[in-house]
Amino acid sequence: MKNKFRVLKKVSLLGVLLFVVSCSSSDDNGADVNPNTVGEEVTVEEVEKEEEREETEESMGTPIIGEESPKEEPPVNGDECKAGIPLFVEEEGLVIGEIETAKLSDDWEFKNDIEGASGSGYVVWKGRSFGGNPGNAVLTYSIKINTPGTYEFIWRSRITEGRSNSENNDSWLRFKDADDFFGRREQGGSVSIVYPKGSGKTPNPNGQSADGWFKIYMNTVGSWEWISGTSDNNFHKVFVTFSEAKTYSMEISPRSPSHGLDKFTLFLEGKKNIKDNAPLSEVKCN
Ligand SMILES: [Ca+2]
Repeated sequence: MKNKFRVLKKVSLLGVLLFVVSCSSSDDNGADVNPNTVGEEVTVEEVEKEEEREETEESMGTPIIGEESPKEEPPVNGDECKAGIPLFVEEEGLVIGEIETAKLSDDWEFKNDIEGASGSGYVVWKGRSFGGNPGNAVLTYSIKINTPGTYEFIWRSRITEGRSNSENNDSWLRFKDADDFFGRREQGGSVSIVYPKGSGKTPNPNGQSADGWFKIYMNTVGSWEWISGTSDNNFHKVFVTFSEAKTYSMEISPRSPSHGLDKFTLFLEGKKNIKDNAPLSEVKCN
């Protein structure tokens, strides 16, 4: 039935177009060409195009509307920056973001198999250990600072494998273009400050550190924790100074496999908010 219909349609279209061409052939402007030949060729093409259009519409189910038809894949893992560097916008002295917004490479894996991870899940390194060797498979983030100052850094992480509180419990962190990056410990009225090795500043933390990177650890088994310390056996909180209102870089690189990273925050003194319902910072995709 469809074929018969198409033949009829073809014949009627041919008729109409031949009529139009024969009328216009008396026009002086068409002197350079053979109007009959052109008329036939155009007619066949027109009919074929018409058929193609018909078939496309049948196979698609709905008509195609120009170039604006949605063709993009839905966002992976529920966030939108997988192809680039997520930029978190600081507001009122606070940044809160999901670690899994970063573009993952090498043996970084996105997972959502442990209850309680914020956002769409968490990321975890499943490759080799990078004990004294930071800077591999770097996860990169941008932080747009509107309120300059010294921010405390904490991530929400978890030991995702094993029962030891000193295994699978740390990763590397660096703010390479910040104005200062240091660990701070207050105890009994005294204050200790440490700077990463490679920063040109001393003293340095106990244990491994290199090229401006701090090893950031926690020591709790079996739960997601907002805990970030540096300097082995001498827990120093982690701080970073942003002296200007501009965009800075934050980098994470793997150290211990199976250290799950969920979320992070940067906050000025008095602005800390790590409640589960704390609103996430605005994210822009670079
Ligand atoms: Ca998360």
